[in-house]
Amino acid sequence: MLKDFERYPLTFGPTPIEKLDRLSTHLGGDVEIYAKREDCNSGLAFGGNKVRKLEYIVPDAIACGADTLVTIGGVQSNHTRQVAAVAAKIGMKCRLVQESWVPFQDAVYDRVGNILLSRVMGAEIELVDQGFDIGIRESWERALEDVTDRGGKPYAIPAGASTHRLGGLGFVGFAEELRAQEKELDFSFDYIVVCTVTGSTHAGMVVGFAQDGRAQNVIGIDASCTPEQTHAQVLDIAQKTADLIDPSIVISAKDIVLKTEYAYPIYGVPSDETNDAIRLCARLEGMLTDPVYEGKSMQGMIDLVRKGFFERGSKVLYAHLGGVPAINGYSYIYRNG
Ligand code: 5PA
Repeated sequence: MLKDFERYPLTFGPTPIEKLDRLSTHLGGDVEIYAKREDCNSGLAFGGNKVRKLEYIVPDAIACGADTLVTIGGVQSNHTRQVAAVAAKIGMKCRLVQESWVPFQDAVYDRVGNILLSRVMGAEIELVDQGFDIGIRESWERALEDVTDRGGKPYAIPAGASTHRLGGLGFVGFAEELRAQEKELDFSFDYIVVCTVTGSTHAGMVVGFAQDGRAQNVIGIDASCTPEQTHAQVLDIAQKTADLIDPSIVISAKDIVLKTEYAYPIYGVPSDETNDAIRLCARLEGMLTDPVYEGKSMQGMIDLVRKGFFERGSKVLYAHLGGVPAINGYSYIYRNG
């Protein structure tokens, strides 16, 4: 599906699939849980889901003659950290706008984790006092102008690389990669669980899995806490990505399955149940998830297993999209484990 699109390799290759035996057994053993480890996909500053997306965006940035990647996220954004790493790797500058998306107070929130890594990698960071919004932001547009005013050539990457024209391609590639791995494994997955916020991870998967009739088996777990906007954005990205690849692929609203009951209390703040899920998975599997994204999708998956949402005997694949560095910004919550 992606042969017409140039890809700049930034990942190690197909990501490993690991069976989560102890978690499956703990949850009653009726469902087999596996994880596909996008969190281990690259040596670029701990990797994660944005690296896969950026592989299809970097060729365009290079072709445009850009010298600075400009993007946006919250203070503990994983996306901005991955863009900073990719900029370093390809020899470009990086300008990051980091907004106060998360109403969370930890003494070192803006000093540790992702933002620390981005600073060490040489990104120029501007902290902006604006709340959460997955849409196009004025602060980001101003940063793009500022780079131009200073004689640079900016390349615009929106939040999560999601509304970028090529932003959905990486996770179409995820579906293709999984199909090849399923042949080797000699079975296929019944469900794929994914955390959804800016939308192109989920959207790319929907387009990729529409090829084998599994679009609605991609179970998005909303972590934005603005689920209507997120659902609409996933649908829009999926439709645009399908048009770009193969206009015969038709995606409609019912193909976007988004579970909205796990994002509380708000974007970026973990509930007690999210923290329980983070600890459970860490203690049974040694697999770490973060309080903003993956902890919420882990909580969602565990709850759906407990509720019997997945039929007995189902094979469920948890897409682990990375994000663990942010846990450092939440040190007080985990001070006793
Ligand atoms: C993010 C996003 P999408 O934004 O593609 O829906 O992916 C959600 C997601 N898991 C899931 C992790 C670890 C993520 O980092 N992160 C954003 C960021 O700024 O880091 C784009 C919001």
